[in-house]
Amino acid sequence: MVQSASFSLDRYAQEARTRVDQALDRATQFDDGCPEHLRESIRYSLLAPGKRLRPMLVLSAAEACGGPIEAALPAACAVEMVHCYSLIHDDLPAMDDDDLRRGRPTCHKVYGEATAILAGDALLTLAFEVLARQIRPGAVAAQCCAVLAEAAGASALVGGQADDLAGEFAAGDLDTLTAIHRRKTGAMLLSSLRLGALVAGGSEEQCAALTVYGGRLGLAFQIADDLLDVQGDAAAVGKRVGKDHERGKMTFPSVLGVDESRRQARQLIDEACEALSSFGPLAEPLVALAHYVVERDH
Ligand code: GRG
Repeated sequence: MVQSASFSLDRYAQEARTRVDQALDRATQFDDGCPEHLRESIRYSLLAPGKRLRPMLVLSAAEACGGPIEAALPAACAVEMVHCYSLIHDDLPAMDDDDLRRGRPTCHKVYGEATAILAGDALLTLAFEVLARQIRPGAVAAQCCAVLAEAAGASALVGGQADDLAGEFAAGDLDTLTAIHRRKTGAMLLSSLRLGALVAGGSEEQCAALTVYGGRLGLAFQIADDLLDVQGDAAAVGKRVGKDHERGKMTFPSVLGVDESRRQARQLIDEACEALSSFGPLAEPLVALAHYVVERDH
């Protein structure tokens, strides 16, 4: 896949972030009935400086399929809402018990555990309201709801998290590790691409290519995340590092070593980008995002 010298991921990401953040801001005004403490907690976590990788995947998949960014914005917001709910709940004492997220104290540290649980609940629900109300036609909205529900549900995000928690201290093999991350991390990344293709009316061939890209990207993302836990700088990463090692958790670097993990991540990204060859220049943002995923420092 050839990248044009004129494409700038920084500029693309900046513009996408601005549009997504404005839409997230609008979607969380809650004029009626939402207690102020809950509203603040939701906005504190959702509008915090995350990378917005999943929304960018929605927008760039839609663009790759020839659709306008505007029509993809509700889906971009919905995936970020589900992602943010999962982070809030993952940080709770009953799960990963973290104090720092996106460079700030975690939601439950600031607003208390009960409010953090409710903020996550509200974000998960809001994601589906946004899809149902804002995606047109209604049949596409229904498909989007099904795709996101599957990725967020018991056989994907929630199931992967459950297995991860259950096996945290148990030794396992690479297949087990990969199967956990395919559900816990990969499914939401893949659903972002599928949503982008759906709202843009992408063809079956385009969806199939994006599925190959998303599968490779998801695994590479998780390997990079594990590497950041070993080698990253907490200030840049915005959360505690070294945690996996402290807890004796099985990770890609603990099984494969750092160098081999990095090599495999880069190979996965090459394969991901090859799958996009039929899109031509329209896939430039997806190609650039894939490289960013493994080279990032946070
Ligand atoms: C609570 C159902 C439930 C699931 C939690 C998100 C998650 C599952 C766990 C978080 C722990 C973790 C390190 C997961 C794997 C990678 C991941 C999802 C990292 C966070 O995503 P980023 O790096 O975060 O895109 P930002 O903050 O940039 O959006």
